[in-house]
Amino acid sequence: MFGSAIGPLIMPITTAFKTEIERISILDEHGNFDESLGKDLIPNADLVRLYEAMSACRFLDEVAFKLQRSGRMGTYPQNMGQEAPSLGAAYVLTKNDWLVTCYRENCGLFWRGVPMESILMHWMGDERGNAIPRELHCTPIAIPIGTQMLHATGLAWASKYRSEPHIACTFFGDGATSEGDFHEACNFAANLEIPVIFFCQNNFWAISVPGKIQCSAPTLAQRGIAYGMPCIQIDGNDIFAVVYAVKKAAAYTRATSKPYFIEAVTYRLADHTTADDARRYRDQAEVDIWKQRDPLIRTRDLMKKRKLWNDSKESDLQERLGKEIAAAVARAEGIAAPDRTDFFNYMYSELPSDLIRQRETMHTHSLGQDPSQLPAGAAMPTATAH
Ligand SMILES: Cc1ncc(C[n+]2csc(CCOP(=O)(O)OP(=O)(O)O)c2C)c(N)n1
Ligand SMILES: [Mg+2]
Repeated sequence: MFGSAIGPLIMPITTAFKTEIERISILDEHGNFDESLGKDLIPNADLVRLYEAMSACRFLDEVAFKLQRSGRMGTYPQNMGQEAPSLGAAYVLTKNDWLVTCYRENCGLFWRGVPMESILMHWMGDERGNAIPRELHCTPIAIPIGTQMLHATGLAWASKYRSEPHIACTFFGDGATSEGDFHEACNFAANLEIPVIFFCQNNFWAISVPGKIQCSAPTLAQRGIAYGMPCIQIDGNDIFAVVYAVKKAAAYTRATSKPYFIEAVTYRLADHTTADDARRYRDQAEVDIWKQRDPLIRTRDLMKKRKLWNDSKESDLQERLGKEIAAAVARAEGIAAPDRTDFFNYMYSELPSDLIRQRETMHTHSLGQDPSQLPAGAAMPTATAH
């Protein structure tokens, strides 16, 4: 709440504002489990399903990497190491709540029901991969850094305006918190009381830019405090901590119609994308530490401790995933090519005459041909003719 404009003129020095930010860790990489917070948070049957979902995402990541390396896919950003944040959110939120993601949230999107082939097609350059069924309440992958936070704010605002109970949860990286869009979205959501969860995946790197250049404050969570939001920091590789935080955030946001800020501390174990070579800017020793903090390993160890899992279940799972993911790749690669004229068909309600000409001739001025010189349907001249 903004301070009062009317106050005593002379005061001794007092504290204008004081706060602290909770940090939540329930299942750490050493297998320590906090019963007081973690008990009954995730039933055992769900824990197995969540582990299987993380494994599926990891498997797809490895397959997508190979597809890119063998020329069957464009650039791909691996999600490896960051499976838990979006998954925990998708697990907690209702199916009508919006998931407004960037590009490292495959796991949550799959949990919500987005087909794997949609994500594959997106990165293969087929726009039809972005045609996510409306009822899933997910927006397409956002590549421009930060834009999706404004979209989430707008979606949640619309929901509030219509008196619907749905909230939005938007994901973004540490680097995105340096974008103007982030600050505009936070400011707008906080001041207009819009029910959005701002979910930051702090993986310490924005491509090659380290977090310490990105933010001089000790946490990213405190950026939310500047806008008057409750903030929490969690171990983002701990599915229990994620579920705990999203439950808390969703309950608050739904009840108050105000935003909430979660900072999940995590790490991308792979390069930024397949177009990057992270060895050029980060130490292997750092990567090795985070490999031990892998969200899959600690979840699997806990399941084994609880006698929910064993090596034979693991190999069955890997075999099943191999088949399912091969089928998803086949669907993504097997889809019939779109009609070339689609390019022209969906922009204007009435196509301007020059574009009608282009559609008919498939020739453009920018390629050095003048469509007006060619009869419709004429063969395109070869490059050497110009
Ligand atoms: C507006 C905009 N500026 C720059 C880029 C290029 N770019 C792609 S990813 C990235 C870094 C993002 O870092 P972060 O937000 O921490 O997310 P991470 O990739 O680490 O998950 C940048 C600068 C972009 N996609 N969009
Ligand atoms: Mg980052």
